Amino acid sequence: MHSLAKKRIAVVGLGLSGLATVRFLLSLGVKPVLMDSRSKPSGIEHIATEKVDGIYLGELDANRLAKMDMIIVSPGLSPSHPALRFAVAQGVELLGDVELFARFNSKPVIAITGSNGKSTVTMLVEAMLKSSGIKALAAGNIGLPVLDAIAQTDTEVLVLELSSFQLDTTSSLHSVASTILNISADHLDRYRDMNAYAASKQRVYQHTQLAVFNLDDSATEPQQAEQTLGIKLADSAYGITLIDANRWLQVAGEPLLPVADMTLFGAHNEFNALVACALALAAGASREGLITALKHFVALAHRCSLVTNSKGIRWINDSKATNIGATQAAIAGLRPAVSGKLILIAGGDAKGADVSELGPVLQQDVQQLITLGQDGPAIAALKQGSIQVKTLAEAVKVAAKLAMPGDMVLLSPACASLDMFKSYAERGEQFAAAVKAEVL
Ligand code: UMA
Ligand code: ADP
Repeated sequence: MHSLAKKRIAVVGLGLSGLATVRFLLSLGVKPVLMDSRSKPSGIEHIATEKVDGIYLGELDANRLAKMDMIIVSPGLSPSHPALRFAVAQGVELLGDVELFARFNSKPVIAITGSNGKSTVTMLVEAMLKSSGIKALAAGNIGLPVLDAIAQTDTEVLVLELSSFQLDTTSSLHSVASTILNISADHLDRYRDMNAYAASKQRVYQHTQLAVFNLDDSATEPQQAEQTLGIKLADSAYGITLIDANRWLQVAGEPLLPVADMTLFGAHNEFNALVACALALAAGASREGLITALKHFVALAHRCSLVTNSKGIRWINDSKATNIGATQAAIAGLRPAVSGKLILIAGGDAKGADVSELGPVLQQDVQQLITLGQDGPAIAALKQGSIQVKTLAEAVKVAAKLAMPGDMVLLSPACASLDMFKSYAERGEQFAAAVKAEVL
């Protein structure tokens, strides 16, 4: 009999991960109590009410929660919610869907976290393993809930993108290899400070056989791990090497392929590629598999994607840059390829971050700044001559007036989208549509 039998279990949060948790528990014969602090959570219509032990919507009832043995909380809800804290203080066990997954999973896991680059590295590792003939599946923060992934029986390796929210409620995840790619300010509306946020990320190394970290970012260095591998572009084992004046990716001390043959571009993506190689090799990938994946990888949407090159002006959608570190990396990666002006569209919900960190890159590399959204004014104040607008369509119109051949217009907001849009994807789609309407 499994360890959940006869336990009173509440699933709190009925989004993607909550619904997957409910399906998983039902498959084990467990009838959970369901709760969500919203009065109309998006997934409610997918639940067969007769199969569960009650659905309670609206403000979380601390007394009801305190009567449970276990609470499985969704990542979007903070464990420090007063009702959850009250239940924990009464001795109720609190965990997330990734912890539940870890307790039931028997397959090798690669675990990936960091403030930026998680999805790119997750998809690259999955592609590298697949090109090596290994049945890999990407899951977690990338979109497929881990408890849905566990049900896919023909998978050989699980490649998990993990957010700090997921790691906060995870303690027994074992991995063959794991990484923190970088740590820069993000989600400071939920964490006390940067140290608390970094400590959450460090949990990924708790039970890992190989911790891959960023030698240029000391906060990623493992405080505990069996074996470690530090990576930076300037290093010799994993790094960039020159062969006949061409830059090559060097992997495990041997040249792998010319950087120019990769579909991804920018220094941050060279780093992402090296980390992905180290992780995939640890899970059994072949060097040929790495090369094939790097040559054919299709960059994910909304991450420095070209919307159009019209009249010598390139319009780039980097809507997924939802924090300062991502926008800094996008500008550093793209600026060398721009002969004219870089026109940046930024702003949105900065999630409590200190936006003044953007100051230096705005001064050095951005010629025209256009801002929008809740924290737009604070960003606009960092650069003289910046233009504040109310909508993304207006931002595109203003940019189209100012842009000349050789210029690049980059949407890289350094902020979450939720003050104006449903998601970063909707923001990116609206940008692309506005650009097409304006210039095509
Ligand atoms: N919510 C409530 N009350 C509740 C439960 C949730 O108001 O009782 C709100 C949350 O505050 C949030 C929204 O509902 O605004 C969704 O939260 P959720 O925990 O139900 O989210 P899921 O639909 O289960 O999706 C989660 C991840 N979302 C979050 O962590 C917020 C998804 O990552 C992930 O793809 C999915 O699980 C599958 O594993 C998305 C994300 O935005 C991409 N992640 C953040 C990020 O990348 O920055 C961490
Ligand atoms: P995440 O899943 O962590 O949000 P993505 O792979 O979706 O990361 O990339 C989001 C944005 O972060 C990209 O548009 C890019 O601007 C930036 N980025 C990607 N990789 C890195 C990196 N290694 N360091 C810093 N920024 C990065």
